[in-house]
Amino acid sequence: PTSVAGNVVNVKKDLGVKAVIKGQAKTLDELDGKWDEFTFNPIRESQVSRAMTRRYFSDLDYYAESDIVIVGAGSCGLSTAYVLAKKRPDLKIAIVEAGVAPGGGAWLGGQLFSAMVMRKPADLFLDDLGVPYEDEGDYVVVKHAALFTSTLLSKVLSFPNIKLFNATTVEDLITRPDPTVSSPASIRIAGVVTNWTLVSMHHDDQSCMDPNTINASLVISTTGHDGPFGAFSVKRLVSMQQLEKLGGMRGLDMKTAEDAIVKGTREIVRGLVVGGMELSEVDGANRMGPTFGAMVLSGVKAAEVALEVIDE
Ligand code: AHZ
Repeated sequence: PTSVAGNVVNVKKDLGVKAVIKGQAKTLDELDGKWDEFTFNPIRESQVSRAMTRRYFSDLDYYAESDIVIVGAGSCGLSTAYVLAKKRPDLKIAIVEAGVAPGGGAWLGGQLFSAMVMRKPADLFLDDLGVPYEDEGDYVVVKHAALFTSTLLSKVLSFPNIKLFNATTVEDLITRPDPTVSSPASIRIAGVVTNWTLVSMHHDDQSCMDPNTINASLVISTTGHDGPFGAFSVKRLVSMQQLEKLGGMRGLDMKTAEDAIVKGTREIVRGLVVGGMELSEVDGANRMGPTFGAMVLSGVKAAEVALEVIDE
């Protein structure tokens, strides 16, 4: 910190205090009509690098021991994070999202259409979040899925006890023998193994690029249904012989699928709660297509289950 502060002073000396004063207006309106004399405050490139990297590495250090890791920042993972952080500001929550852009499949309602449909009672979640909608009786419609996802993201990212590590993939799960079960093969999940997503995508053509880790009391996996990245944790449970096989997601049936996902949201093995469409792969549940009520209420239930496990 001393050397960083020292550099700030040097930069100001190099560029002159005048420039600092010129760049400052008290309100945005005060900039109006003053573009000829306008200038930004001074900067040196290293300040930008340090401003980013110091915070990132301090976050990596701080969240290396987390209370809860949420894998996947789609509609279910973000809903889980929102409820957990709001209820429990004392918990340290890391979200690991493989994509550069968090939000999963919730930027559009279905196909390439804008509106997002949620069946009641998921409107209660929208009320809590402050997202407006049209009431159509048994269901509500948000005018653009991006309004839902951006509002949820902005709330989640504002909580001081949440860190989102995006462009980062969970490549494996940390395991420990489960002391509560007599079978030596039984394990509990004790955290996640991570790597930059771009590195994860190149394990086939580069020699060993070892990962990083986050220890956690509980992992909540919401990685969506099977696909290039989806259903990650439950597929790993099969290869670790903790689940015999996956049920495999079934065809579309909106009416039954949503209830099944919310009701089925649970701790699958000790230390691992699964929610959202990842669960359909475990239970052989139907998909629901473009209706998102089950994703947010599965998130609400995942948060409730997580707190029961954490407070045990
Ligand atoms: O990038 C993935 C996405 O943002 C992320 N993810 C997947 N594997 C990961 C890994 N490490 C880190 N190994 C990973 N991140 O998980 C997120 C999943 O979001 P999603 O929107 O795909 O899943 P969801 O369960 O939150 O929502 C599902 C929405 C669907 S699918 C569907 C249907 O097919 O019928 N209907 C609905 C409502």
